[in-house]
Amino acid sequence: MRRLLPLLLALALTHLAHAADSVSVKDAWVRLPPPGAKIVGAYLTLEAKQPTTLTGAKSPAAGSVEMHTMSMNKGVMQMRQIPSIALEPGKPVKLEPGGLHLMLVELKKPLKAGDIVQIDLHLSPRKGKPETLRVPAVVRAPD
Ligand SMILES: [Cu+2]
Repeated sequence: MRRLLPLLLALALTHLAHAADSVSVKDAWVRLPPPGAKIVGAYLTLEAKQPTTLTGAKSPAAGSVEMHTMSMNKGVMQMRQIPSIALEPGKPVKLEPGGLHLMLVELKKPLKAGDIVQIDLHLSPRKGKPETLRVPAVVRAPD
């Protein structure tokens, strides 16, 4: 139980919704990277309270964070970097494996299951000031 408790706390933490004025976020997680990997996908669900643009992200755990889409091109899955993601109220946007996702690039140290990675989302609401939402994402293997 001693060993399990931090993990349970981490899971409870990441299932909570984290909210800024413009957007709330839930179910944030980072794929457990293979040993030595310097780049890894991160996933979460965004729910806008007003029309908002996700203009970028950063993390203290990585050199940079990119926004990617995945699509099939001549039978090959390809990732493409995109500059922003538009969010509308009532239309939650799920960043998930095989689709839209965040990519942590140049990981600063190895990640293990149960670690919490902070991801800062840069949000630009149509009305109001740009804001940054810090989201804790738990490191785990995909379901
Ligand atoms: Cu990617």
